[in-house]
Amino acid sequence: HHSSHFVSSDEIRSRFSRAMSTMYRQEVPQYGTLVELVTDINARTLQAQPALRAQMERTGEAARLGVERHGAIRVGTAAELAMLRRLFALMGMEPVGYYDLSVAGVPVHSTAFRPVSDSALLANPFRVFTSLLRLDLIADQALRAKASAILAQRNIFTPRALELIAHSEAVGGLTTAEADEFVHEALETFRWHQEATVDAATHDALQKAHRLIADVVCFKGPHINHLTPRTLDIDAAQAAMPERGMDAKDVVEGPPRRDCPILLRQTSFKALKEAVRFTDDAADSTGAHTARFGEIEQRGVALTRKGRALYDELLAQVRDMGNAGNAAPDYGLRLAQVFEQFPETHDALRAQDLAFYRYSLTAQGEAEADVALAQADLATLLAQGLVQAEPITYEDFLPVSAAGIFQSNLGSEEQKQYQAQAAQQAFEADLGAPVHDEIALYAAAQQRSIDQLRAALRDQAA
Ligand code: OOG
Ligand code: NI
Repeated sequence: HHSSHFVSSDEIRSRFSRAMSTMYRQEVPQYGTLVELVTDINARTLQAQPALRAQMERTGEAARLGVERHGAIRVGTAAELAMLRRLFALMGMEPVGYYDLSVAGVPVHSTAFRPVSDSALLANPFRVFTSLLRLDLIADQALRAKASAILAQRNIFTPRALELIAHSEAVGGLTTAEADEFVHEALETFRWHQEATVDAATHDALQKAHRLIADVVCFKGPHINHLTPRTLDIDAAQAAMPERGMDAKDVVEGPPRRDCPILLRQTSFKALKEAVRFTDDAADSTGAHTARFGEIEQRGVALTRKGRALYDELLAQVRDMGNAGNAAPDYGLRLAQVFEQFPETHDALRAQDLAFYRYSLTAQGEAEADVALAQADLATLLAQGLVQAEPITYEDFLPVSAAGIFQSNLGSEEQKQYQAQAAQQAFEADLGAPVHDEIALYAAAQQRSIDQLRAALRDQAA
């Protein structure tokens, strides 16, 4: 093979994300309804906000908006996680960030597989939030041993998917026909299976230890549990969900509504109760399992370490104010009040080094570039209208929000306490690679834009 015969990883990711979306629409029809709702709201929002529209067109994000999705899966073993890393690598998706959810009473830790380069993110930012079950957090020894024995029996990948992964690694890529076959085979890992691999009593016992444990251990594979479109107005979408028959979660996770959105806001509709067949079910009877749901998200600017520390501090303040957490009726009010301390404009966020931006020459900047300008600092160039700053979109997740999304789908009775124990090194050993530091990725993206800008100014001045 010559490398030009290979399909790009961007193209494989786009084909895969499209195939996943088609499959999930068939599996969970309400997902289709949610995508239609978000499409309508995005069209209306872009029409009502010409500045937002212009910004999204300049940055190239308008083109990706319609295909932008994230999904989530939960796996049971280190071997499953490590193979997923290799599978996602074929699609240009790398592990970014480490999320310890044990603090929030969920016995998993996680990463997000996603593209990392500027061009790959623009082509299709498909992300999969991937959690590894922590069997060490099951207190009952016998149950823990049983869960691990069940997991050791299963193979979540098709033989052909494994062959194609090894083949691509060996020769450096896949042809277009192989890529189609790979997408088809890889999709099998994420499919829902109505047949559980255990009897009803085992499902019950695992469910009692934690509902999440049952969801991971009792099935053939890590069914995709939600697929999330990106909305430009999450409050409008949240308000419209009941009209379209969706049982929305009470509060939107993340920061409050703002004129210049930061990080990520998310809401979901509750998990569906689905019929499943346990191995000992009579031919005409079924059991039930709830796991799969729908979610929407609104993305804002990525924050620097300083900005993120301020966000975490303010969120903790809000959550400490009432012991009912975000279930309290005045939560929205408290959130809005406390976040008045977070600067409201992009100019202020930039001046205080709280958020990341991509810098480029304006038309005026291109026309007026000279030797003096090539040496001026960024603040001066911005003030003179020669340079523009576009917010860098946050491409990742938030642990407190993720915990809220998990909880809303596990039922309110599920409030287990685990000791906070981040174990990033153990996670990376299981994954077989380190995870990227997401903030370092944003800092590098900002710096690349500044380097390009400086080079352009020097070229023009010369
Ligand atoms: C993942 C929940 C986290 C998000 O968007 O924060 C998540 C799960 O339920 O498996 O998807
Ligand atoms: Ni999600």
